[in-house]
Formats: sequence, structure tokens, C-alpha cells
Amino acid sequence: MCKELVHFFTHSFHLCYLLFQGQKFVYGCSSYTFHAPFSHKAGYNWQESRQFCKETGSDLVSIESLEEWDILRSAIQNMKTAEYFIGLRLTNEHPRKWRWLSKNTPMNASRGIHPWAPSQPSGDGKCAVMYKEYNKFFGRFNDVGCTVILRNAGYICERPVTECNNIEGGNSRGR
Ligand SMILES: [Ca+2]
Repeated sequence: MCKELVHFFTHSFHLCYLLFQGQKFVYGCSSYTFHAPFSHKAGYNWQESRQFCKETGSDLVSIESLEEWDILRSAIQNMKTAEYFIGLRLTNEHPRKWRWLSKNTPMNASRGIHPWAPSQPSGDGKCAVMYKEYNKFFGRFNDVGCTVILRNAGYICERPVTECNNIEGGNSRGR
């Protein structure tokens, strides 16, 4: 069963390989689950969110390609949550680097350059969130404290799936 997705950004996606099941979809070799903020609690922090992902055999999402970023930021435009904790953190090596959790892949964008939000990273934390929208920029990142509770933040978990969907035009995910 195929579902049409609006051509929100530069890429046109054939949604036959995106199997939406509520707040979850499978793309390439990964399954992504989108969690909204707690309504009955003050909120989550990055560390707690990561722990919640791990309890389900996943981890916070690692967004290692432009294609993956495009598809995730498109997907969250259909959801209510304003921002999500993602699996990007600043390491202690010298010089420090922003790296994804899954394979320690570095994320080398300069301050304010996509996927960072304008003026980010501002240096106020070693963990990251992805905004749904920020001043008309979609899916941009912000550095935040790893133990700071963000009332409006949900989180995105990613786990590998055994049966990868072949993507038209090739799978550049390389997982
Ligand atoms: Ca910041």
C-alpha cells in the first residue's frame, strides 16, 4: 500500500517504501519511531530520551545523510511536536567534534549552516535537538544541555530492520 507524501523539500519521495504506522515508519534499513513530549510530566532530557530508545532496542536517531535528513524533516512537518532529541552529541576529543551515535560519524557543519539552526551551535550544551521549524527553516538543529529538560521536546528512535526496502535510485544510507 503506497501513500503519497507532499513534495515538501527538494527531493520527491516515492512513499511506497515509507510504511507509515502511526508515529513510525520504515525507510531504507531503519525503523524510526517519533515520540511526543509527555503531557503529564515536565518533559524529557536528552539522556532520558536515549534511555527510553535503548529500552526498545533502538537508539536516538543518527541522521548521516542529506537524504535521511530530508525525509525526517519532511515527516515531522506532519506532527505536532516542536522539537526532538536526536542522536548527535559533542565529543571530548581535541578538537571537539559533533558526532552521530550510531557509527561515530562526524557532523562537520559550521555554526548557522544547515543542518544547524541560525546562530547554532551556540555552545550551551553537548547534545542536540532537531526543530520542526525555526524562523521558516525546517528540521534545523540546536545544541542543548544533555540533562536539561525541554518541555516541548519529544525524541526520535532509530533501529535497524532486518529486511531493508530497496530505494529507487539507490540506497545511500550505507548502513
Ligand atoms: Ca544552542
